[in-house]
Amino acid sequence: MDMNRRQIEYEEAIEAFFPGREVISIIPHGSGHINDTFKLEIRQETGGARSCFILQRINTGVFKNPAGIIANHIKLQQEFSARLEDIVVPALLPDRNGEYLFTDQQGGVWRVMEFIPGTHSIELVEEPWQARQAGNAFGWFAGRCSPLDPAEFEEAIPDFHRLSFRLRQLREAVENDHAKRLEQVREVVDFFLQRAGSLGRIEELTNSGEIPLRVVHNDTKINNLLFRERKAVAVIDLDTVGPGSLFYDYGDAIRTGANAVMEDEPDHRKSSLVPWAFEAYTRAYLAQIGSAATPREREFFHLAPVLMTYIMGIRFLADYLNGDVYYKTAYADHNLVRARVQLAFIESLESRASWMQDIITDSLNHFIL
Ligand code: ADP
Ligand code: GN1
Ligand code: MG
Repeated sequence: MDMNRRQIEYEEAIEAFFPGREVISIIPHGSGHINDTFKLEIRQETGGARSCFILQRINTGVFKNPAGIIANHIKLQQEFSARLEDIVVPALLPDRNGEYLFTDQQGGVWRVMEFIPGTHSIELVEEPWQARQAGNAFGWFAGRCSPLDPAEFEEAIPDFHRLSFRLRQLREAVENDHAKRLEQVREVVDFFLQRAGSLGRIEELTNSGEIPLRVVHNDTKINNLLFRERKAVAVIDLDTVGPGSLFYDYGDAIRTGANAVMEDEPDHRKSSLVPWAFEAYTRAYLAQIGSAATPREREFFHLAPVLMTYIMGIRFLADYLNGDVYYKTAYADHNLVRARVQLAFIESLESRASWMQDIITDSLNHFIL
């Protein structure tokens, strides 16, 4: 979806959350693929101080039950705010009726969050401290979520990281060839379908209960962290928080935080595993969650990066074949470029498999069960 094609009417939402307040500025913010995000600056009272907020229009095509994601966010917010910590999750703000969701006359669904000041997100890890900080922050998040009961959280998108579901979607997209793009991407489709059989292990282990269902983030892309100076200080984009596996969070963070290039690098041949970023992230992440991981989880962490890169690759490819109906795209082949980067990253991960496994084992060996 091209954001420019849609006129975004936010006045009504601003009035609902900040009745009568002066709007100093409102500008699109960040580079998420799903929601419409704005940084909003408000003057609290005439001549008074300025405050910034994040205003978001939730993508209800993707999140069919926005009330569910708000309920999850509030649960987390309450749980986390009980402690004073140096990493936070942003708090939601109620509108003039005390509601956390506002629906405008066009059916747009909006929410407001506190703006975490003086921070920025990164799209690419370029220095070891960034990988270390990212691992520490997502590991902190996993640790804080470990006492929570996944049954008490809504599944924001059913079967979100279920491989068999994503493969079915790809196969349907191939069959329908809705956008008539299949011919030009046959070899990419073949690459992904050839690997379909070998990656089902994590789903089997999750289905059988051998790998525990936990409350996890489910979207640990590196730009879903906020950094202040040299520290990761907030975990954001909580829409998908809910039942899942630690492997999803670990794998997706490696996919985006230990790749030499961005997810949509036009020259996909540049996509490869950055060993120092992998090692720094892995050691920091596992240092946070090490003792909470079960023996069975410890055995299979090494499969997570390929699995998650594979899942994202087939999602981008299916969206390309479907005519770009899910992710925001900036140009015609954007989703294909993304899928090719995932393909190249999988090849790179496969070539470093035993080295990665050694780092994981060594990191986990610091924790005696
Ligand atoms: P999407 O689901 O579309 O990815 P996000 O919730 O990740 O939306 O927000 C998009 C971007 O907006 C983030 O990558 C980040 O740069 C910025 N952002 C989101 N929430 C905040 C916040 N509370 N404070 C500061 N920046 C934020
Ligand atoms: C989306 O919302 P954002 O941009 O952080 C997507 C993730 C993908 C990611 C790929 C709800 O994340 O699952 O990994 O794009 N989120 C949803 O960049 O589909
Ligand atoms: Mg995001």
